Amino acid sequence: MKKRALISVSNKDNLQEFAIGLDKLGYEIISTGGGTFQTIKDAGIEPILVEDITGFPEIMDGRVKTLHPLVHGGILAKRANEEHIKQMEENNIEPIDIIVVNLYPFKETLEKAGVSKEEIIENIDIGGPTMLRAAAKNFEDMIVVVDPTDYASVLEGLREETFDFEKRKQLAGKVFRHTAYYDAMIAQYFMTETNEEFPETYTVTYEKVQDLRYGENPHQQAAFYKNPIVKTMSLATAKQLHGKELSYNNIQDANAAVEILLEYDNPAAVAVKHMNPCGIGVAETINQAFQKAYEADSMSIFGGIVALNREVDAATAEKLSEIFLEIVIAPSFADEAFAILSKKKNIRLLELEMNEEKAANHKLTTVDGGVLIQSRDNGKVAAADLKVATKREPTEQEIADLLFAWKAVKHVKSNAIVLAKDNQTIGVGAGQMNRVGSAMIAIEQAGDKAKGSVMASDAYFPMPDTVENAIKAGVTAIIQPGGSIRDQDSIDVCNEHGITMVYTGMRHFKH
Ligand code: 93A
Repeated sequence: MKKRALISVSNKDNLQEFAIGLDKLGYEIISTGGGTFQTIKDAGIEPILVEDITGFPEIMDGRVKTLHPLVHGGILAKRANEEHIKQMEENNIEPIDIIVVNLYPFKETLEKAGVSKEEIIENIDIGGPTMLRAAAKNFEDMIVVVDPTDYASVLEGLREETFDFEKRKQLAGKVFRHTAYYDAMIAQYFMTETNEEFPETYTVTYEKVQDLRYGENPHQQAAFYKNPIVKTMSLATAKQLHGKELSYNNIQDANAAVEILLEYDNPAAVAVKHMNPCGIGVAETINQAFQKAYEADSMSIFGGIVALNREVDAATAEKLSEIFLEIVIAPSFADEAFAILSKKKNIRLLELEMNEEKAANHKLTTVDGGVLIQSRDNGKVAAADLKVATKREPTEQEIADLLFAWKAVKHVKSNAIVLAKDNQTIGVGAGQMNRVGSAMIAIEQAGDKAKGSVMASDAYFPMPDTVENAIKAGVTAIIQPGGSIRDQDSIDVCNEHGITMVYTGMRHFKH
């Protein structure tokens, strides 16, 4: 009896060559009745229609084409099982040896402009995954092909009779991965439609953007994956205009830089090193903003990543080009600016539209054996939310500086302290295991500039030591969440020295 291959595909790439190859190898080809049939026929091969095998027509606009025991029995029967063989004979089921299926284009349909909900639902393939999963389950007796780029190697394996257990298992594994990916996209679509925030099971899938040369360190392997259907603002969709491939650390740092910029509406620039901002500047023009970010810490910016929330103009590009930078990322680059910066071989230039509404609202972090998922920290504080804890009220200028510093400290690794003045960070203390340690770093970095500056702390002060040091350095106003049982100790120190402390009532730990 002739061996049989059932083909039912939406993506017709390489299909004709494959069908011709199978035909030459003596396979009888069975196909579904739409595009698959016509494409194979156009290659000069006469396929048998599924409905001629089942004796049952395609019904319900194609919703039921292949869902039939004469199809699934032919796929699932174990050839070495006498009972199965007997049942095949009793029920006139003939074995199918190869299943070639790729699915309705669910993702592409979602992406279509103006697509209706009905069309999206119709593009949930049912019969295709059913055949794929059945064939993959029975991989010992079957060859199952889901990816058109595998056709050539499958033909070669058939010709050379090298289709061993391992190769079949590999193709089956690929199928289960693909159907899981496909269903995960559908699940995510429903999750968004039904606004389910943290369901019992959390289904998400990622597709590869690129392999990376290495991970955080050269002895680690890494790749970049993106969510295929949730269109959040992402480095995966940033447009790289110039420079070599992004590295693992570049992607993390650039992501952190963009997150910081989302805090500021006016022209803003940030320089990031190892996920922490080393300088943030906000001003009337992007050129001035960058100047501030640079002067905030002209040493640490070396080898850093600079992100800007306005188009980079020629004057700013000139300044940027004077420093060694890994990446400059902005919504756009003026032609002249691009010409200036692209002269530098090693700089990477990225365009990304920065829009907080498009930021991912869930953040995932891995721990061994699982993930932690939390909503994005989009906590914001305005002047009206501030509660003055001290006798002295903040001045207008101090309020502006305090709010600027509060936005910055949110993005610094805890324990985090930021000193700021005139829309510019002047000292950043990150990631120390005690708060006063971070404060000492920020104060030392600020030096003389600390006089008349403000200080932000990402969490409350368990002791008055941080406040004492800030006052010694010349800080005149402090912003912090408040809420320590020892709050009064810090307030007393402020009152003694006539400085201001305000509470936000909101903490911003970042790990
Ligand atoms: O609507 S379905 O879920 N019902 C089915 O029984 C079925 N069988 C195959 N879709 C079904 N398919 C899919 O049809 C295949 O997965 C493939 O994507 C497509 C090929 O259809 P045609 O050859 O008619 O263009």
